[in-house]
Amino acid sequence: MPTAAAAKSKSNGKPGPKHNIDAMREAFYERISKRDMAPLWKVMSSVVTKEPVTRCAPHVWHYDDVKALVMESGGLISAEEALRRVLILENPAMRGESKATNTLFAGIQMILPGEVAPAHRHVSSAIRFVLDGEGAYTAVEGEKSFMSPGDFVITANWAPHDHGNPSKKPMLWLDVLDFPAVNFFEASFADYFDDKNKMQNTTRGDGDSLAFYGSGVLPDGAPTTLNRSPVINYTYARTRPILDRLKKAGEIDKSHGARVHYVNPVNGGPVLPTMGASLALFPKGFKGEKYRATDGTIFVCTEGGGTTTVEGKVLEWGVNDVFVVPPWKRYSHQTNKESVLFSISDRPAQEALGIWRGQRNAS
Ligand code: 1HN
Repeated sequence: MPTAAAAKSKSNGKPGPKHNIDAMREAFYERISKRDMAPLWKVMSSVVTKEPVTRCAPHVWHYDDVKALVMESGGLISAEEALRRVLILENPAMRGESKATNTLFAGIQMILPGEVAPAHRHVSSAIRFVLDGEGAYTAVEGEKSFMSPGDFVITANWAPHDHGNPSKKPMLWLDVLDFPAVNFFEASFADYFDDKNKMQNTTRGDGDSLAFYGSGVLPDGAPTTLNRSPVINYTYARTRPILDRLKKAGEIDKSHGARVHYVNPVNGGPVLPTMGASLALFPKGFKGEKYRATDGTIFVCTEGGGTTTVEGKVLEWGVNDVFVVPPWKRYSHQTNKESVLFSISDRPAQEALGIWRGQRNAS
């Protein structure tokens, strides 16, 4: 339809400034496109959104299925050949991208009796959260840490690490890495050590770092300015009883239950600059208040069972199930027995950048 301006200009025979403006704009966009330019005004509201937009879908991976498939992979490839025998937990809305959330990788690793996973290091930080087995170890920065279910182990940026299983049982754990975030910055480096260095020399005893730095005392010369924790393994045996004490003290948050955050014990900061983790206990019959935050979160159930409702979608979970809550989606936890959830997200990275937001009673 001709515009009023166009009609007017037609009437006096001169093309006015608004004559056929749509066609003029399109022609202009085509010309600037040839110079690798584009008009911001066409995309502004979709690049600077009023609220977070996520591709991440809420999802649960049930351990029964996952364990059977991971065990099957043990017959197909050795830990040494694979370097890391890990099945990736791919967010169903982001298949093929090796992501559980937009910034975090999650996978289930298995190491069979007698196997080693050779030493390497990378810029990506990693955490392990032990699901199954007893007595396999991870060696990080010269400390060989033997692991049990519920143990939370960190491998900081550029820390050499290898794994081994001298026990008689397979060990399975959840790996979470920040490499999607590192790759967003296109800042990834890695070193794969040669055969001679498949396993690191150990320079410390098992549990030294937790005893040295996590006991309310510090040895002379302890590092005080690290941007990540000096502790390698936060054991379940130490952390779990604290939740009972919190519950007994009545410290039960209406959304998050009786919860502790894993911290760098020297300065109270997060364990890693890019990832933060928590452990929370929910009493039987807990009906959590809705909450949302900008950090997409990966949860693991270590005890009990329940459901998490994410914007109307109900995720049912039991022991060792892993589930994802996307950024800024309202969620609440419900339990049918006393339950414990481990969780990990990119909250420290967002806080360092000043972009994290959370909302209680989100309605
Ligand atoms: C890695 O180095 C480990 O060291 C586990 O155990 C999972 C996933 C992607 C890239 C590196 C490990 C990994 C990984």
